[in-house]
Amino acid sequence: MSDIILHHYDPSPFAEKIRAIFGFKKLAWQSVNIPRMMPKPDLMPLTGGYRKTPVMQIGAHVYCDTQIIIRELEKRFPAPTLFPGGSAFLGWGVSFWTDKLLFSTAVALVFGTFGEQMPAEFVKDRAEYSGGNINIEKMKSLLPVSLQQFRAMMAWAEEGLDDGRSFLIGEAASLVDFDLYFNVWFAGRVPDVQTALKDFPKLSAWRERMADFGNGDRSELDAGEALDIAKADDVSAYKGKIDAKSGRSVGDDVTVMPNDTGRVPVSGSLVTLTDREIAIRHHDARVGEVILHFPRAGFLVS
Ligand SMILES: N[C@@H](CCC(=O)N[C@@H](CS)C(=O)NCC(=O)O)C(=O)O
Repeated sequence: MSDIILHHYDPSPFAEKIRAIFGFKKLAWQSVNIPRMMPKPDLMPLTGGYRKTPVMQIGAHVYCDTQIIIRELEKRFPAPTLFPGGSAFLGWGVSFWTDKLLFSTAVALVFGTFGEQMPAEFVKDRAEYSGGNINIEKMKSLLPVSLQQFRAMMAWAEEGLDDGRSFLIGEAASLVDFDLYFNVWFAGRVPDVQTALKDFPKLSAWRERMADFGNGDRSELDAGEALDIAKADDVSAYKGKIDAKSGRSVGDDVTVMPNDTGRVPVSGSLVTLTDREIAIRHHDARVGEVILHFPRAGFLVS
């Protein structure tokens, strides 16, 4: 049985980024299905309040945000690498475009197209989550603009694939491909996007190649069992790393939260603070002690 547990829901695009990487790395994993919106009573004991999707759990180690999930997967399962030809800078950097600007264009397309059919409580949840930035009427009226912007960015990818290469930076898939893929996967549910993609044959063939990686070897796990697994793992001896220049020390009481959406502060005592990672030790009555890992870029410590 694999130690990797992914807390996610099937339609989640950021979860698809990770599921596709599981497929690429041919990993077995256990799936815990979580609600699409708050409350998430079986997730909160593990994350201390972090509410985004997906979250990866390995024992009592909990990885919040795809950036730190990917870093951990690459560390544990280096082959095949997500960074062929030393492309780490490109992969991480491109993800800040795909996960923010491109993703918000995809959200505008999906919500502008299907928003009126979405349950009111879901739209309300997402409005709170994004700091009030969900206006279905506006997204509907701006659909032609959003589609045009999405097309313009897809044209970059088509241009990048023009020389017949299989993946965006060469013959091997890299993080850059997974960065782009989950957005095409997400926006691809919009009929106007499906039509638009017909104008991008190289991108469409690339999309098929990406889909062929699959999602790895998935098995289902009950949420309560995942909490029991965390509880059974003793992380009391876990040691992290604090950069001397950070001015912080092991054991400092801190809160950590994303700097964009879902800005819920999570509290704990500091374990790791480097340019790549923040980790805190958090205590919860249901699971005991857990180590929460976050990426440094995009997160605030106070
Ligand atoms: N920066 C985060 C973004 C994750 C994200 O925005 N996920 C969406 C779902 S795909 C989300 O959390 N929505 C609210 C929710 O699921 O409660 C990451 O890379 O993991």
